[in-house]
Amino acid sequence: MAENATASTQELERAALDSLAAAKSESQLEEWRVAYLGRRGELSTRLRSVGSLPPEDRREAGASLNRLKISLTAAFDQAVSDTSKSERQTVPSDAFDITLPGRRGNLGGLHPSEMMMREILGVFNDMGFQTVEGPIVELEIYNFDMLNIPADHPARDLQDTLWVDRSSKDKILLRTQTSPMQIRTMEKQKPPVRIVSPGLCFRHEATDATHEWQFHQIEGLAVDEGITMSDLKGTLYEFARRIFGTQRKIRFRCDYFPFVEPGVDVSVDWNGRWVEIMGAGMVHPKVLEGVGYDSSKYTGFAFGMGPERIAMLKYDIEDIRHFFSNDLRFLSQF
Ligand code: YSA
Repeated sequence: MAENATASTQELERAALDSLAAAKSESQLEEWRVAYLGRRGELSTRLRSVGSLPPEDRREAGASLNRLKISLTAAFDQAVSDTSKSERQTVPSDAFDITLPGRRGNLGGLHPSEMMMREILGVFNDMGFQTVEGPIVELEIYNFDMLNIPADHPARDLQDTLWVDRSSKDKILLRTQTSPMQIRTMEKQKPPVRIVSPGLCFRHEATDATHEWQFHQIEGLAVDEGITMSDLKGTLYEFARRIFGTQRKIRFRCDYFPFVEPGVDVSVDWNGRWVEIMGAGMVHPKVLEGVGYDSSKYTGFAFGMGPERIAMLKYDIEDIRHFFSNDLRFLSQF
């Protein structure tokens, strides 16, 4: 019985190797693999039937089938490697024209908001401001209360808020401004402070050519002994000169923000009309006291600007909604 099994294993080997030698393409090889080495192939079927042989024959039959499996697997791997080599070699030598110019890959590029932010941050970094980043999902206390905007303050209406969780004790929102980073920085750091903080902000806005519901801001804060309004104006004029050149008209006007006193808004001339690019002012003593700074010793200025608005003025983009509409005809111009 054992001799019969050995003879039939040898026959199987011969048949398998003959048919492997006849397989010339990858698809024929795959057919061969399924027929001989597959789960329902010849070898597996025979291995499964070893259990039905007389006990004295099982060991030898099982061992010789396993040896065959190893040698057929090796023969198959070799055949696959030979076939792919010869298939590669059969590509006609004139199939490629190596003198043709290559096709450029699509590398993508920086988003115009990101480009503008990097340029603005670079200007402030040169003036000694350090870049810091903070959370987009923010606590109400940082976005409003510690900026001297308590609940029910009418100034909250100017920044219609998208809430994440209003039921928790520490209410959570999508930040409406980057100003919370003033508080987070001052809580951690003693004066002197000079930071700029970029990032996304969200407001429940009725959108138009200069308002989006999602936009970026860059916050700035400088606190030290002896900082005055003229430092604020000097810094922001220098910023405007570096971004827009010396010929562009800039306007400072009184404005109200609860966390500054006095407050200003800064506008830039755009084809004969003023477009507001930022709010700014001298940090309110209450804000300084709230983070434990001595407001009789330290003063500071702060500002919050919109990089998309600045890019609109710099590159003559007529509608802010282009920035987030993901239209490549717009994005690929930068
Ligand atoms: C004021 C005083 C400070 O000491 C510090 C910061 C500020 C700015 C204040 N946090 C603020 O958010 N003021 S703001 O509502 O007037 O927005 C500032 C700038 O963000 C705007 O000038 C504009 O450039 C941009 N911005 C505001 N809402 C926007 C927007 N950009 C696009 N879409 C909107 N909906």
